[in-house]
Amino acid sequence: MKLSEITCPADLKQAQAQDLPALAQEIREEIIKTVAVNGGHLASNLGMVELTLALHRTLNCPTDRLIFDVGHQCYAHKLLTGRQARFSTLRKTDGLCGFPRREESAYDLFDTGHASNAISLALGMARARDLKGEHYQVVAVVGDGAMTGGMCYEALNDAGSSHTPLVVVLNDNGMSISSNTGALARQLTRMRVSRGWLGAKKAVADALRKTPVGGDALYRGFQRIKNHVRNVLVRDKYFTSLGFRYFGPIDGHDLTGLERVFRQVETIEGPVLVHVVTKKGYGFRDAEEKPEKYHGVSPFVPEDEKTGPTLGAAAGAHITQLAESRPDLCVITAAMTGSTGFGPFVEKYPDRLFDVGIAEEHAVSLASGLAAGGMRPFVAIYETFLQRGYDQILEDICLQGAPVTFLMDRAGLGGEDGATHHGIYGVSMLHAMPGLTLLAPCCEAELRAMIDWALTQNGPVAIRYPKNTKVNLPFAGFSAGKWETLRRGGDAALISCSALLEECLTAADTLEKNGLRAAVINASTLSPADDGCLLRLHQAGIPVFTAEEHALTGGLGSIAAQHCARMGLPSPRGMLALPDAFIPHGSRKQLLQRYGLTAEQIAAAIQKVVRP
Ligand SMILES: Cc1ncc(C[n+]2csc(CCOP(=O)(O)OP(=O)(O)O)c2C)c(N)n1
Repeated sequence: MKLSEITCPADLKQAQAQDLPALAQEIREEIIKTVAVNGGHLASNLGMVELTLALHRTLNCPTDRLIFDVGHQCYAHKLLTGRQARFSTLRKTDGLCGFPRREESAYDLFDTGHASNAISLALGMARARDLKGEHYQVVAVVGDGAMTGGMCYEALNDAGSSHTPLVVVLNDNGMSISSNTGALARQLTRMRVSRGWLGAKKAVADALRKTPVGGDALYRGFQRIKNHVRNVLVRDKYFTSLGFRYFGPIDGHDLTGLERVFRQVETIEGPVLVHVVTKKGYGFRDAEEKPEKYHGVSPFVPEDEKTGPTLGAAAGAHITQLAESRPDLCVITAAMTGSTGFGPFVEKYPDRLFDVGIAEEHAVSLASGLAAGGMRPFVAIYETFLQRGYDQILEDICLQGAPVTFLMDRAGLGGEDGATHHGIYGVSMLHAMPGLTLLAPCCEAELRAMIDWALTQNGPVAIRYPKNTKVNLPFAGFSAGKWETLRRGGDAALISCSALLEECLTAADTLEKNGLRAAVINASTLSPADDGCLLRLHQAGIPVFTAEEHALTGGLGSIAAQHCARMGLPSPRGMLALPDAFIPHGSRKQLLQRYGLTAEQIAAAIQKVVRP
């Protein structure tokens, strides 16, 4: 059976077992071909092919409910649930999303992208099923990386004390984005290793059974020892002590074995954990050898759109340098040390970098403890994932006045990853927090200056920055609390920050061609805002506009309006921002265009108000 003959999982059930390896190969080729052009999560998806085939052959979706944690590993699922024809549009504007999306398919149950919530979602569905007297299976697929997230334990704790039938498939490839960290990773390794040990013992058992004299007795004795060892070593207490029936470890690339176990657990009246061992990048040698490199592959970028090194890399390099003379500096990351630019730091100072796994809440409170003990912690986390730590930032950092610096990477539109990955709520999240200074650099030099300044402060600072800024801005120097005028003009003042300043400066060029001189102001301190600047603009009679790559509510425009109101000044004449809606995936350029934030659109919006 060919992939093109499968329009839904029911078709897959008609396939003969001997056809499946070729089908798996075809799925892999389709994934590799598409990701090579569009970018995406390659290694995770290659490792999931057999597991997805086995799940869809044994489950009866969409009646049965299959939930992927994070959802970045759902490409085979998309190919098997009627989305082959559109697969080449993966991650493209208006194309298929790289994560499950309900609007795409009845087989996608939640719009996901943030880790460690699948067991909670699945338990909720299973409880709803039981309360309504319905009958279907609920299965959550969770990676070992995602299992480092505290939410998983809250859910396991809850599920394990109930008798709710529910299957958790632990997809254990020993990797998060990079090698998995923590005590759980060590425990899973022990369990995987013992599986290899038992496999080796099978050969011994077979040999014993064939011994001419007393072979059967020898075999039975050996079997008893083996079962004992299995109980001690393999039937580990880890998941069973939490109230789960444990099955595993199972070879995640052995389709027959997987199907057998999934059929076996179907009828179990209670929570079950199936521990499946897969190889990240399976079937593509380079990805198997370097799974970290192939976790997230960047989309093809035309030469003229290429950007330089990331701002995260600049932050990492700067802090690595500062750490030489500052033994009190330390860094906390949450499963993304490399992506946030702290690879060089951990190389040089392994004792001063704490990678806590996908545990952003813990990362924040850990920083507060480190600060209370006399260290100067930096917490490097993508803005979207720091949302997880809202309460901890408020209670454990701000309320304590802890001198912790947050490095909020990937602020702004997250591009191809979509709604779950845009960093567009960070200002509204942090502006409300008493005692926290919120900064937004427009270039590497300003980022470095902000890091230096943060180290002189005795309280919390958050620096939010995009992945890259493209051009060198006419940045003259950072002065905390002061908004810097990058370009002068008396007909309008355009206040913005970070990468969107590039569009604003080009917008000012366009306006100038049309006879309007617009000032461009870098609001590098978002909180507290520069009241003096707003007052001066008002006194000079210059109409104020704000432009930001952030949701309208709670962003720079809202802050400016609030400060104006407090001083009795009129609100800005225009507040250009992303709408208060979930923003889908797409290239940053196309999304800016869609939401009216390109240079031409900004210029047109200002011109319409100032000289209609
Ligand atoms: C809350 C949160 N933090 C960080 C991430 C970034 N992230 C995406 S996938 C991933 C690793 C997941 O590892 P695992 O669950 O083992 O899946 P694998 O890719 O190895 O199959 C991370 C850290 C995220 N999606 N959500």
